[in-house]
Amino acid sequence: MSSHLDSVRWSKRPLLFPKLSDWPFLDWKVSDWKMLFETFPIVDYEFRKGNFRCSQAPSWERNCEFVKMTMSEFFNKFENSANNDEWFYFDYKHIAAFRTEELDSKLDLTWKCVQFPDKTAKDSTLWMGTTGAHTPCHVDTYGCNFVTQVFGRKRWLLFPPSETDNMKPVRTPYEESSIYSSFNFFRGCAQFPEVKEAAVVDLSPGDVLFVPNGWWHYVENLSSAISINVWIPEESDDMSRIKECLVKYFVSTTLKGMNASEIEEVLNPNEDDLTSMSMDQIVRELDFCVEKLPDDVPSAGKCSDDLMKYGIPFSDAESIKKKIFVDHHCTIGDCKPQIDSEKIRLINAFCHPKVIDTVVGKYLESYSFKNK
Ligand SMILES: O=C(O)CCC(=O)C(=O)O
Ligand SMILES: [Fe+2]
Repeated sequence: MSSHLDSVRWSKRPLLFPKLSDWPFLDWKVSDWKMLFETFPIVDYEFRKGNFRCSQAPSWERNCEFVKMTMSEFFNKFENSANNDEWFYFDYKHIAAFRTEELDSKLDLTWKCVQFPDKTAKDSTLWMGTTGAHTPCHVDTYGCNFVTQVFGRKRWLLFPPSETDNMKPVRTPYEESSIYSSFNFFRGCAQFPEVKEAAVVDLSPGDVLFVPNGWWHYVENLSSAISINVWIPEESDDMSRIKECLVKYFVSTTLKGMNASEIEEVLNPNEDDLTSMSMDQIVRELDFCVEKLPDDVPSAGKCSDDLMKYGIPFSDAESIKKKIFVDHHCTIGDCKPQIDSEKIRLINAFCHPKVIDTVVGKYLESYSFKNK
């Protein structure tokens, strides 16, 4: 069945479709969510936790505490979110990893509203957090993204790929497929002097947001909130995989000369196995990705002009800053700039997206020469 939404995935700008989703659980109350998750095995789940103090360092995982609690304990905090002086985030959870029969029958969802009826809960990712829970500003290197707001309100700050240099991109903490910005946008405290344009969009239940590949995003809960997203692979992923391999190669080489505390500073906690990966392994992976590269650059589809009415308005950075600032008792001591070590600054210079673009070009040139 074709629809005017067939070509959304080709849009180069973020699009917002208010109240597009018709998932049956969109009008659930906290008590319904609580009941669903209370059926979960009584085990402790891990939650990222933070406070409301101001800091120039983003809430990267290594800057956060992790606490364990049951879903019942979490939903008690979720229910009384406005009074908490800390936030808790059950974030980036692939639903496939913790499905139960109960969850499958209740969270019976598909992405047919955006023309991906075959994508279901098992392909999707869940984010549940209390007020203030947030994800530092980053770019996802693979795919494009559809997000449905399921419960509560969530704020997305979006910056175009053309702002990449101005976002001060870093690869530490290193995480495959995420490029972070050095700026901490929490509660609007960040100074981002060179950024020229940005958009802010607040999602409510039923809203569907499309985020094209390469767009920077900072995401914060304005209330206790639940959202579900799905990443759709793209043709550009083949090239992104090669770039990710080059970054991995560089980072893992530099790790060899570091002590344990320096390594901890470089790697995101989920990337520990990079320390045991051999250079040969990474080079084999790189070769595999290069071999897979199609001979011709695939031509991208075109987004229908009718969809432009769903585009999100962009503003200059100054008005965005005013809009997102929330007075939240900055503690002067916490606001010190983050000072990175020489080694960290070197990794980030070598792994800057512009440098990697040049390296990938040179590497592919030498590769075709070798294979002539
Ligand atoms: O909702 C969030 O906290 C972050 C979501 C995100 O980064 C994404 O969907 O790519
Ligand atoms: Fe993301």
